[in-house]
Amino acid sequence: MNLIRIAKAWEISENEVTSSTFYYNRRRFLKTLVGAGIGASLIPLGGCQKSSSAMALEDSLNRPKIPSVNPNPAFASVDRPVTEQELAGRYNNFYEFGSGKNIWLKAQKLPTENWKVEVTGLVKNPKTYDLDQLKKTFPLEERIYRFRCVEAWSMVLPWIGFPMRSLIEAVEPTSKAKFVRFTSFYDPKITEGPTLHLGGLPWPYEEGLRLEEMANELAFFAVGIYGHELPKQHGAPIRCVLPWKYGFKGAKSVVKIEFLEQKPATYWNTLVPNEYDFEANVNPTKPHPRWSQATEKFISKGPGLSWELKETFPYNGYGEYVASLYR
Ligand SMILES: Nc1nc2c(c(=O)[nH]1)N[C@H]1C(S)=C(S)[C@@H](COP(=O)(O)O)O[C@H]1N2
Ligand SMILES: [Mo]
Repeated sequence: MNLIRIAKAWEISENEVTSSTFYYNRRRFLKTLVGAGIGASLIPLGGCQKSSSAMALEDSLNRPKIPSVNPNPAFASVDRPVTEQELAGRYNNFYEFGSGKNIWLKAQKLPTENWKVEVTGLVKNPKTYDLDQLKKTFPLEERIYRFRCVEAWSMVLPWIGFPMRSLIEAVEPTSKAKFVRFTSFYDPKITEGPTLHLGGLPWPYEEGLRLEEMANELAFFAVGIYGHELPKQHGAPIRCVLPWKYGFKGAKSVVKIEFLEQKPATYWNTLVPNEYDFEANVNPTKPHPRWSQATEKFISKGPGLSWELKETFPYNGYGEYVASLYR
């Protein structure tokens, strides 16, 4: 059995994508793991484990089908093909389960039964929804969206869900509400990413928007992808999708939605303020301090993870919907 994890060329090394402080901490974290003799748990793929891994991956993606969902004709296709399901399902960011890209197996620990989403704060109708209520209250549709990570890789993903605007209409924010905060599931006993060992990370993962951004036609809650309920690695059972912004704005596994008067603090912005701003709109002319954002590595076809270099568009190609929000 091959226990050495060989870095694949397509894996963007973590020091390229996170700040040097964070990288330093991560190295300390890895040392702790190796010291504790549990380094082997970092190696889900490779050697003779491969076929069972491939089966486990298939299992993780094979969530119940979501029946009779209408494609929204305004978002039925984009200028490039939809990324293969298996590629999208094994190349993820979900730091609660680790700081690498292949956290799909570890994310299977996420407990999604009896999930509740609390909608609270400056609203006339605060309400705690369970998943069935959400799916019954808000008609589901399919939308094919471009997806652009701040690390400069991209995909095209077929989400199933409902517009955030529908939730706004149901809970009726008061005139004081100016912002919204999304909070992800967090339990240090279950989420084994750089949590206990690193300390000081601003868990839980939180993200936010201005209320007008949330009310935009594009802002979407996803409960499914590729015709199925969301796999855990994609942020089951409900996550945010904001296609004109960098991927980190889309909090996964949302448990709380709060309407606020003040701009909320957010995870990456708190951790590295000069690299990840609150707005985080996709902008090819504004480089990240450590790399260009002018192009992207578009991941679409297997086998193996390879990419095509593509031009990055302002607002990720969604300017006609959102540019007016930023004038
Ligand atoms: N709770 C939580 N949400 C998160 C993240 C995370 O680490 N934790 N990563 C973000 C980042 S950086 C990206 S690119 C996307 C990745 O979504 P995907 O793995 O479904 O493609 O999720 C975003 N949402
Ligand atoms: Mo990202």
